[in-house]
Amino acid sequence: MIENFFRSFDGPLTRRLARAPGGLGLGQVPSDLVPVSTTTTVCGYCSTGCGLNVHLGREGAIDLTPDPAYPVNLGVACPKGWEALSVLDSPDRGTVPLLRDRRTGERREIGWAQALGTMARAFADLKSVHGPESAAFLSTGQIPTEEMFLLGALWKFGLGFVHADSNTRQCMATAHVAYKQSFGYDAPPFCYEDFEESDVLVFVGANPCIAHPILWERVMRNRRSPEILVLDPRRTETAQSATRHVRIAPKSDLVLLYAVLRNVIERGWVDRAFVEASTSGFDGLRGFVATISDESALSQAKIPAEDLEALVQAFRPGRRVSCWWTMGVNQSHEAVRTAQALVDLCLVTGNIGKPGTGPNSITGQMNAMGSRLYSNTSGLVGGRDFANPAHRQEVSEIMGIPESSIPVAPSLAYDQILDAALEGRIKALWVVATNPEHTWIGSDTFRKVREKLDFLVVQDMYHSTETAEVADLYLPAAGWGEKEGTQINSERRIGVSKRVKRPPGQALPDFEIFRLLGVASGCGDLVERMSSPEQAFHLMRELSRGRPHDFTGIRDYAQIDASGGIQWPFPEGSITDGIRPGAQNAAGSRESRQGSGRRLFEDGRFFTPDGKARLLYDPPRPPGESPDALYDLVLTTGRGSSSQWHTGTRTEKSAILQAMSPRELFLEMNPDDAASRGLEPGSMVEVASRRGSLTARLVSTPNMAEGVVFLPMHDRRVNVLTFPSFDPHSREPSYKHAAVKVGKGPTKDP
Ligand SMILES: Nc1nc2c(c(=O)[nH]1)N[C@H]1C(S)=C(S)[C@@H](COP(=O)(O)OP(=O)(O)OC[C@H]3O[C@@H](n4cnc5c(=O)[nH]c(N)nc54)[C@H](O)[C@@H]3O)O[C@H]1N2
Ligand SMILES: Nc1nc2c(c(=O)[nH]1)N[C@H]1C(S)=C(S)[C@@H](COP(=O)(O)OP(=O)(O)OC[C@H]3O[C@@H](n4cnc5c(=O)[nH]c(N)nc54)[C@H](O)[C@@H]3O)O[C@H]1N2
Ligand code: SF4
Ligand SMILES: [Mo]
Repeated sequence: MIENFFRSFDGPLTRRLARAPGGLGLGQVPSDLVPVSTTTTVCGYCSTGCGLNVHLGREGAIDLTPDPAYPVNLGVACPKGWEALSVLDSPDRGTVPLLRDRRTGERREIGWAQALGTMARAFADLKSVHGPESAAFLSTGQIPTEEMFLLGALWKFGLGFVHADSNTRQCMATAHVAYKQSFGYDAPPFCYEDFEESDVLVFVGANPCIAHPILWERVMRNRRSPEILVLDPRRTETAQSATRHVRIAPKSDLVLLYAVLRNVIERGWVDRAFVEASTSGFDGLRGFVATISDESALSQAKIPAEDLEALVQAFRPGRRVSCWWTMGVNQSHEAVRTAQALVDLCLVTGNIGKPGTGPNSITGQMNAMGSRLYSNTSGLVGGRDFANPAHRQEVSEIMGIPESSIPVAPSLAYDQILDAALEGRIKALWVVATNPEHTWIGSDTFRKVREKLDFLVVQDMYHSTETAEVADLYLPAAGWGEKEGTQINSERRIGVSKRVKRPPGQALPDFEIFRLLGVASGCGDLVERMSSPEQAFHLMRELSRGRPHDFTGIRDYAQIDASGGIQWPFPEGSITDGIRPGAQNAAGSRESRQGSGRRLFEDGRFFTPDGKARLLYDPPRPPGESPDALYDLVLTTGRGSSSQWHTGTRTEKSAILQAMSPRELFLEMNPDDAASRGLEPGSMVEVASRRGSLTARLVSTPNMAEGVVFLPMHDRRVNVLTFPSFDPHSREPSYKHAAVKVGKGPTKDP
């Protein structure tokens, strides 16, 4: 099978290159660097999902440029996209599986057959001795949907384990649960044209200038002179570009949004007809927000009354208002209700299903949307529920698997899996395309988990990640650009990512690794039904039939590619032409037409049993850990720059991205806070929480409110400080609120 994979790599691409015209008149350029053809693909970092043109030479990809015809990015890309190819060549790419010798502790190279045999035996033994709850996988929103789907199906329907989660829990679980409760389905309603069509844009806990720069480009294309309000405790690049920065105290969003709702209702700015026809729970909501006074909201949010008034005025009738949120909302102890306060505001004012409106969650990783629908972790494949017998029957019929092989209960959530591992109930973990040793919240939980585990498998592009380095077994994976599959962006657009380069050494696409493990584990029947990513896609398509995300109208990858991506829903019989920009027109040519992305809920019908959206709310609560006399500051964390990606495993491999990133960890602090502690701007300071400490370079800046400090998440030490608390509905970690103190650091730089 492995040999077949390599042969297939040398097949179609090589043939295409052989047909392509050579001799481009580039003089002395070595022939392997002369582009002979160009193909399209979609970026593998963030959920914006930009289209890229990859220029191919005889050995594969040489270079890339943003795709001017792709309806998402319209010819631009951020630094990570431009540099996407260069991070694939690096000395710490895994080229061969590594097994740790129990006696010496050294890692040694082994072949794939031994690696997968070892893994299959270890999992089979565990299951037979300790049962189906004794192992779990932790995967990712950063691989194609087909790979997530195959992994989840193999793990639960084939190997027969129950527990699995992914880094999507750290990121999008809140939006998933909020939409599901409110709309009856995890269905982000917007398209990117809404950035251009709004009269008012409200960004809450979102810093798109850094985290989604190409979406900010879309905001800049708005011709309606929009009002832009940014709610963020920091004066971020986005806040600086807004018409108003509401510098709220961390985690005061919920009380503030309820006060806005009360004012909007009191002033009669409710869309009565819409509320009556399309929502449930309005009287309860009105009664509840009546108890939230302006005074309590203003004192908790620590903002002037004019900021509250501006927020209320944003929703006055006759204007198109869109609300956009990301991690400042999702990562909170009361995250789901905060997201739903934005949903409530849009519903009550009728700002949904129309151009320039919507309570809109921007996704994080490039395929967190795919993982929400198909990873088979917290929900059953295809946006279904494990607990629903009708759903289990559908999946059993479509996939041709016995119903008894489908678990009846959802998996434990990420934090519960780690707790179970600490208690010794979960004895093995399989970590795929995520780096929890760096990114999991609070203290050194993952390190303690590692010590308890009998068996840790890590499957990553690089053998050098913090988590791969402590694995018992390391599996070298091909990365973006070295394999194919589809991914779903923030506006529900399915895009195709192509194989444009050969993976290093014996590294294999995750899809092939899952298939090989399936064969080694006696699940050949299951994986044979998914012999290629495109075949898995066809099965996913069948699983979408009749669901809100129905994409049965998609024939194949080629159609998606030629259409410039296809947004779900796209049921059988949908026509591509004229619906979306970039569609294949009647003459068969690909052209970019803007302004025709599709949004949901135009008919005011939702996916709940009564077709009405639910207005949901709860009283605000204090965060899990607040400042006190000893730890007197709030620490918030997030993205530091547009050229750094999470734990840096990829972005640190590009010299260009490195040159654009800060060289050391910096702490942002208000100048008065620095002065009152006698701290010199630019000096090294010590930041400590009850869980640990670190040293960082002090950036004294009025962009920070007094009492709040910020650290970018890209340094491993930062999550030693964060406080492990979780939203009760989504179990998403609250990365953005911990109590710390800051003092003078070592006099000499470390
Ligand atoms: N360059 C780059 N881009 C990325 C990523 C990356 O690592 N690097 N990661 C991608 C991923 S996976 C994600 S999830 C997104 C994240 O994208 P964002 O959510 O935009 O990024 P963050 O910096 O995590 O958080 C956004 C803002 O929330 C603010 N915030 C903190 N606490 C609160 C609060 O209580 N209330 C409010 N209103 N705001 C608060 C922070 O100050 C911060 O400015 O970015 C994606 N894009
Ligand atoms: N303090 C703090 N912590 C945070 C956050 C925060 O705001 N503050 N944000 C959280 C959020 S939103 C997120 S999304 C997480 C992200 O957390 P992680 O997922 O842990 O971070 P990444 O660095 O993206 O790790 C992805 C890993 O996958 C590998 N990889 C990339 N592509 C492939 C592939 O195709 N196959 C395989 N097998 N491996 C691949 C990369 O080399 C890398 O090691 O961090 C969370 N942690
Ligand atoms: S904005 Fe996101 S999808 Fe677009 S090029 Fe940058 S990282 Fe890639
Ligand atoms: Mo994320």
